[in-house]
Amino acid sequence: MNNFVSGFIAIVGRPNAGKSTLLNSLIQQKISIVSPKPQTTRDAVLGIWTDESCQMVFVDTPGSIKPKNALGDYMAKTIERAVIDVDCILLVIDGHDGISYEEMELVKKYGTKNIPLVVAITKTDIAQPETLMPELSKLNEFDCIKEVYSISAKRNRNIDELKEGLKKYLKSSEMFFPEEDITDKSERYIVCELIREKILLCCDKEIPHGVGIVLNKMEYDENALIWDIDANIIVEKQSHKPIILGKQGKNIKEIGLRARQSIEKMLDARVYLALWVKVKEDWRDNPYMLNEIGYKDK
Ligand SMILES: Nc1nc2c(ncn2[C@@H]2O[C@H](COP(=O)(O)OP(=O)(O)O)[C@@H](O)[C@H]2O)c(=O)[nH]1
Ligand SMILES: [Mg+2]
Repeated sequence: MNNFVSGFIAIVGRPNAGKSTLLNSLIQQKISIVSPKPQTTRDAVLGIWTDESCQMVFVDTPGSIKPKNALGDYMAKTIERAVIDVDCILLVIDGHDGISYEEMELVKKYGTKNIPLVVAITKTDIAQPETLMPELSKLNEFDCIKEVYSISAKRNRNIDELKEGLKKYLKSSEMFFPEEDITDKSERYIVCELIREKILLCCDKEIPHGVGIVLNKMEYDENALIWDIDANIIVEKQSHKPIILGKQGKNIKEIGLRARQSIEKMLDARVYLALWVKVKEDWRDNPYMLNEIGYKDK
């Protein structure tokens, strides 16, 4: 193939900026989970876009936070690793929230890495143009920023333009992944993530941050044409169990229903989903449990 380019692009930014939504929109598939709560993404998730002229490998990262436990440490290390050896850094800023000191610090941090820095101002669908313009002008003082795109990942606004713009930072090279791949994560991993996403959406406060998912079974029944999935929801405190379950199991039923629908959409098949709540105290500080839940140090 002539002039075929490929490379890695790290997606960074504050928690809740809209990084995972943007990743899904860039590759036109849902592979990274999204919620209104910070710290939704725990692991680096690769999203791969391949067409006749290029292969872009996007690395979605957890938002920058100060680690409070072993899982937090793991998330912080994941971001540091993700920005080594990439061809471009894409800093996502919530345009609806405005550009504060924290965003400026991130620009400075990523602008000095000798890697081209591109900024995407997202959520423009809910930002007021008259407040957005003066905010954007704050970025003018930074020479390290190659380009700024105003986008909406939710409404798919300017996504193709952004993708086209990012192409120029890729290098002439062969594909890194087979062209049919859209992520480095397995279906099993995404199933766990979709369950966790529904817990983030159906439970308040700190509960979801202490939740981990372990798949006990995921098998396709060739006769019944249905996926049989059985998973444990691990919580870190006994008191969290009744909250996940809800009155007369109402909450877990809702989590199960929503998770099943999302999993069916991803697998494009019918799904039977059974969920169990188990208590494992302080699993977020237990290397063995972190490993079992899939947060393996590479
Ligand atoms: N209106 C609007 N909301 C968005 C957009 N992108 C993300 N969001 C919302 O912002 C919240 C955080 O998104 P997420 O992708 O999980 O952010 P992350 O923590 O940076 O990965 C979710 O509630 C999303 O639905 C957008 O373009 N427009
Ligand atoms: Mg995320």
